[in-house]
Amino acid sequence: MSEMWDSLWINLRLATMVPGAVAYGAIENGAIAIRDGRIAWVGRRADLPTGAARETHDGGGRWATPGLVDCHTHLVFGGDRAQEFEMRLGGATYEQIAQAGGGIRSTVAATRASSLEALLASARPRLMALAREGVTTAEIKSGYGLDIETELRQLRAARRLGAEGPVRVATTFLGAHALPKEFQGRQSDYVDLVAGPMLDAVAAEGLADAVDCFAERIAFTPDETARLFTAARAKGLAVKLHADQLSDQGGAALAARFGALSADHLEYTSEAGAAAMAAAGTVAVLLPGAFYFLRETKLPPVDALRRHGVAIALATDANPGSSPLLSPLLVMNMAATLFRLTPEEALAGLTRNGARALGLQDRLGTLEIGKVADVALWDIERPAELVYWIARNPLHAVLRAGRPQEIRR
Ligand code: DI6
Ligand code: FE
Repeated sequence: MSEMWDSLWINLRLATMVPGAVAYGAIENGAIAIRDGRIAWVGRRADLPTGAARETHDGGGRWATPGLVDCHTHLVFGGDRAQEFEMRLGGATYEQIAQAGGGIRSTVAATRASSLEALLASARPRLMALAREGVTTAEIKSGYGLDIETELRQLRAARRLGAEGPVRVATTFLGAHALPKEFQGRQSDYVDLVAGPMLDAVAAEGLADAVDCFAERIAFTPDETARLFTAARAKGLAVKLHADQLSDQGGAALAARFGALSADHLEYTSEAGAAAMAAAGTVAVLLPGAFYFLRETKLPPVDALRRHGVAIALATDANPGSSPLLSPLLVMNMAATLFRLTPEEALAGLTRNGARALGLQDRLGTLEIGKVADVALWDIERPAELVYWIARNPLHAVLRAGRPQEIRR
């Protein structure tokens, strides 16, 4: 029987990122056939079944990877924190600035003062910066509103950005990011608001694909995190956690206990935390941009994560305070140089495991039959170049659901 495809790409070198004996799941002289936005066939050109395509494209021998998945960003916010950066360079620490009412709270003030249109206008170029380096899916968190109205506005902005293309967007509700100043001294009341009416409003509008919390001594306690996660799970929402970034709060094990999609940061996570994540299938999301920008010295337990078989994802953590970073390619380079990930682990972190950290592994993250045809084409000779170059962007083109995307500057 002969197949009918919407489009066919030939003359590609494929880094399918399907785990197995071959590095990067690589296939030379490859082809991808696309139908209804999905990969209808992928493999060696020589094995292509008989078929016809409405359009045939020559990939020119370029490497094709899955579209990159940036599974942890805070892209929608008002203002910036360049001034705080200067304070930190003058000797103040991130935690000191936060305790003095700056940090996340200063971005909250700027975000509350921003209209939906203003949030869209500032976030759009940031998302395009990711797209220009091959990102086809990004997660965007709220967490700079910390009141119902502004949290909803941030999430609506994130949903809108995803509808505009070229990047699909997964949204995460992060109402438990910091204590807003009007709740000073009443942290428990704020957690009641977040886990109650705020979560209800977010869920009623279908604005969140997951719920996140910043578990840290400058943010929320393990008990408060558990209260929020219990409420989220009761609504059928997935959870993920900012865990063990600045101190060991037992965050990784807590995330695992709630079956979290991911636990993120993890610099201070213990061996036991890694084991608990492995047992629960919770993905470790490493964020070398925040490690770098805060000049951290405590490395995440990469060897323990490997030994226990925890899937490792990477993300930009793009945010104004701890990681003003809009380059997934630089994230991979940092993960290799700072955290000693192999180039293949780094690329898996922004493809297969990034998708898993969002619960989207059945649709995204590898080049396999049945998956959504999100593909990045690169002018490189070998996949390791994506990790090796610093500030060189070899992206040639991206497909979202099989369609070439125009990426505005
Ligand atoms: N950890 C981080 O690194 C970001 N959020 C979080 O919970 C920082 C957010 C910010 O400083 O604005
Ligand atoms: Fe973050």
